[in-house]
Amino acid sequence: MASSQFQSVGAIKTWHKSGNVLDFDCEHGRVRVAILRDGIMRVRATRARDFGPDFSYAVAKTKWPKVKAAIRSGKVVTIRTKKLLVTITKAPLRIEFARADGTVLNSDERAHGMGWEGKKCRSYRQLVADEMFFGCGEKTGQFNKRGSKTVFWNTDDPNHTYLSEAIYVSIPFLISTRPGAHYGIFWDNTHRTQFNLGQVADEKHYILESDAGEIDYYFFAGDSVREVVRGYARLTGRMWMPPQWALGYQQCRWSYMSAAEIMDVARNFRKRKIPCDVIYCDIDYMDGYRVFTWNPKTFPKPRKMIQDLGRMGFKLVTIIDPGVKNDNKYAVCRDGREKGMFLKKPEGGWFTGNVWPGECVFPDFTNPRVREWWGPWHKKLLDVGVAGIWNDMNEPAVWNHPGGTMPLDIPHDYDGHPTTHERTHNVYGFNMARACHEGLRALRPNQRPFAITRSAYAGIQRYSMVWTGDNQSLWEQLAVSIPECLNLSLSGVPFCGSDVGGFGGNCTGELLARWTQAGAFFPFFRNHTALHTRRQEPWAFGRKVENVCRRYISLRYQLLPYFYNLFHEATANATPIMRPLFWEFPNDPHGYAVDDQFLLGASLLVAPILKPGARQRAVYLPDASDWYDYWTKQKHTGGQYVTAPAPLDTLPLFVRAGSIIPMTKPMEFIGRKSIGEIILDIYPGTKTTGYLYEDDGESFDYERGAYTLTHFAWANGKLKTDKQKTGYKSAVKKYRVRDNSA
Ligand code: MIG
Repeated sequence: MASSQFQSVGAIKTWHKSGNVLDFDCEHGRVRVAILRDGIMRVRATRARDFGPDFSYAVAKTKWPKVKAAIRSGKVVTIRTKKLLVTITKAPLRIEFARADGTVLNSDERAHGMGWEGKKCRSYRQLVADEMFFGCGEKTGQFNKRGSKTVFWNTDDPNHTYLSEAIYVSIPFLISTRPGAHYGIFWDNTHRTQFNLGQVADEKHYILESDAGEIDYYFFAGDSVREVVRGYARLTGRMWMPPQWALGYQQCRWSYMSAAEIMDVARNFRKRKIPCDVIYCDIDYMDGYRVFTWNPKTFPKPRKMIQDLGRMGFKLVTIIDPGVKNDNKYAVCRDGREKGMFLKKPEGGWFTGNVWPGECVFPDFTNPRVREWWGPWHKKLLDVGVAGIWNDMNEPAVWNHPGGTMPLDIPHDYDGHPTTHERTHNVYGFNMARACHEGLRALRPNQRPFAITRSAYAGIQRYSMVWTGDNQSLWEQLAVSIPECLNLSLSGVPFCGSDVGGFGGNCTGELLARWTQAGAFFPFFRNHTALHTRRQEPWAFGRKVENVCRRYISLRYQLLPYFYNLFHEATANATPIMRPLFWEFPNDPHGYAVDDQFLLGASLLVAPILKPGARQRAVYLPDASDWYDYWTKQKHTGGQYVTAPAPLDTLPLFVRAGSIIPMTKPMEFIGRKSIGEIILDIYPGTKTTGYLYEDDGESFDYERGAYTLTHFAWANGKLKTDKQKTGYKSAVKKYRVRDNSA
């Protein structure tokens, strides 16, 4: 694979250390290894005389307390911490990462190591026989990425398939796992990047490369995938608690064309007693697609509409695109031009491109001054009562330029490191979402923002949740949403989900029923569909499908206390909300191959129906636990496949023995009313425990300790409760116990 022009970094000429940073001056470049934590190392390499400024959008933590490390030099240089033994050979320089006990995790490939080819930088790494790959952010291909090639270049592709190498999000974070050895590599380069994860003839190496820039990667060692993911979250940051209503069911369509239509949809939900918290305004609410405006004819009184919705228990979320109509009579455009907020062409003059409003100018979101200017425009929407912002088209999509985005030579600020779109493309959407988040926080300091984004880069969890863009109303796309969201969840973004029912194409009743059943267990639960497609609201396909949708949307609300626990875990420890089987059962080898089931938290095993006409399916029950069928309460032993019945109104669902699931009575929306009674759904095992997290659901007071954690244990038919944290005055007056072992 290595072409003759590839130039490896070569042999070490001299080296020195200062503190926990080792600098190697090599034949063809410089290498710097920094010890950040016992299990986290950073490696940088450049061909230039010196490293560029140390700046990254992804990285949230730049200061690390000094770690105890033994650094020795002899024939090789070694670094020893409590978790890692790093061995650096001198001629040529190659780096090997081993666990403290000597087990090799990963190393530079002997023949090539890291180096350059033209402007590209590249790392050839050793691949071992039983190694599996996960992570890599939002990707539609196979669950285990071994043997695949994937590209990080944010792309708006409404026709994307299982084979698409690049879609909307770039998170170049790779997780490797094999029995007894786990590591992660975060390749922090915002240029177009490609991971070739073993699509090579010898199958003994894999290749990480970027089109330009420095090599800059972080190596995470861990005793488990959990520890690797936590290390990554330490570096790139964790999500905030969203407003609690964002856990509810959400209804969207491109577009509800008028306030009257929105109100009609809202009334239908209440009339039909289908729970729902959020309705969306897609692009047609705007005046000629001008962001931060309303169409005066079709949405004449947005404040009144939102008040009416509020009285019925609904929130409204509006879409915002980055393209600003190039129209000097329009305030956002005029103000932005006056203040120099938009991107310019290299030769001067505004850069313009076509999107929905026609000819547009585009804010340079990589400029902090521009982000501070963009944020306050949201006031116009918040003032009339809008509850959250949906950031779309921020790859950015630009229709009239090659590649569907802006030309690569457009200059950007990159937070004071002037560069071109080549380097900023993958962080354009990230910085739009960030401007939105920071704007919302500045406008309502103690209210949790709700921001959605389509495009993103590593670290996006600090600013926004991610939805997976334009899928299609196809069974195969329902199926792919599981591995896609599992890998995204493992990549630091626990709050994610796909358009329920599918966006492009026409849904069918059966597909909507099955997709709503599955979607009810995804962190983000929103039904959405494209312009000109068939109606896709839960009632669009007749009584039978409507009943199925109602049943599962309602179950979602009954599980709200359990879901909220999981959001708390995600906020506290970067723990995925939907989890692959191997997250909970790493010693069960079969779980690594299962991509058509997932765990919701530690206790619920969800096995969606992914085929038309299917009325039963095989479900793999992980080993080391017994499982209860949620519907029949029948108990099965783990480590086997069972056949689960699945008539149209049944989604196979299993509960891990030993779980206490906090639930609540059915409700129509989350709203402000606190929950007075918690149902503890008990599935006895050898040890039976559960817990409940509570806070006010809307402010940041939980950050200052205003939350309550109550632990439950069940033994001999008796419940023990233990209040571990009591910072929030719980509204719960009563626990109602439901013992399912009977
Ligand atoms: O060019 O706003 O992914 O959810 O409905 C299409 C219209 C633009 C793409 C989004 C989709 C949204 C649509 N948008």
